[in-house]
Amino acid sequence: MTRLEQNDINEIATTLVDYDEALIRKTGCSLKEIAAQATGRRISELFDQNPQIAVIPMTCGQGIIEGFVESVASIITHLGFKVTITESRDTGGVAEAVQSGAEILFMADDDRFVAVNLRTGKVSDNGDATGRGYAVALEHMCAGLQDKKVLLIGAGPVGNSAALALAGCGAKVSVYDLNLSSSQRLFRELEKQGYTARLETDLEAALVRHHILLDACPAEDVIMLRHITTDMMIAAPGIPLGVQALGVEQLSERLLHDPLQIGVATMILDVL
Ligand code: 2YG
Repeated sequence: MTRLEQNDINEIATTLVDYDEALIRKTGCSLKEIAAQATGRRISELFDQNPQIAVIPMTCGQGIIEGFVESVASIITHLGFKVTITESRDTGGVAEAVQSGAEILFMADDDRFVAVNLRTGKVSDNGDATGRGYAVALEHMCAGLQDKKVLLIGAGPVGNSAALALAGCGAKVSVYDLNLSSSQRLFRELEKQGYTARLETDLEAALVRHHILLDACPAEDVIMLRHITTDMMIAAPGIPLGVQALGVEQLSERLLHDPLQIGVATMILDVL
């Protein structure tokens, strides 16, 4: 599980308008539209509600990440919802949020980042939400994924969620993970759900054979300039970004990567 650093997120709150414009250029959809599709719910149904939302700083484990709760709150505000950050942290923060009438709580320790709806009991996990959000975005980047080969790199929580969502869009999903048992487990799950999948054990060969990638692995320099072709499309939720810097320039608008935006937007719409 990747742990964000302050410099991964310190620009989020002040660049959300530009971020959304870039997202529309890349996918044809706004952050709100991507997240709504990832939750399978209609926008009209989602945005006529006005729940009280609280974000709670958690000091456990490796503690507070400077700017984390503020970044989460800014994404929720950008989507048009009212949100507060609790004064207190941890248990005190939960008590403060509940006593102030908050219906939806966001909080993250080192292992889980969740949104919970106290009224309905709905819970959204960041890894699962991020995978679904990025799969929807990649489908738009490629103008549909029906019968197209997609290479999923990284069979962790984000990759598992993304793979199932990609298969659900009709993609022929190939799965690679450094850890063979992880990719085998995801491959078997896809097969069990009736999808045709492919298990990749050689990343170099897989990168030559696939031009649509979803990089959900927490490693740098996995996708190098030499792998990048003129028709390559990459959605990369993995942190740090797996595409080599020279490749980022080459890809330009054919690369989608953000540290929190798509995941948080999908989480809030998941639990509304
Ligand atoms: O409240 C705080 O400031 C800290 N307890 C937040 C800690 C978050 C740790 N988790 C991560 O950095 C990532 N798993 C968050 C999601 C990354 C994007 N998929």
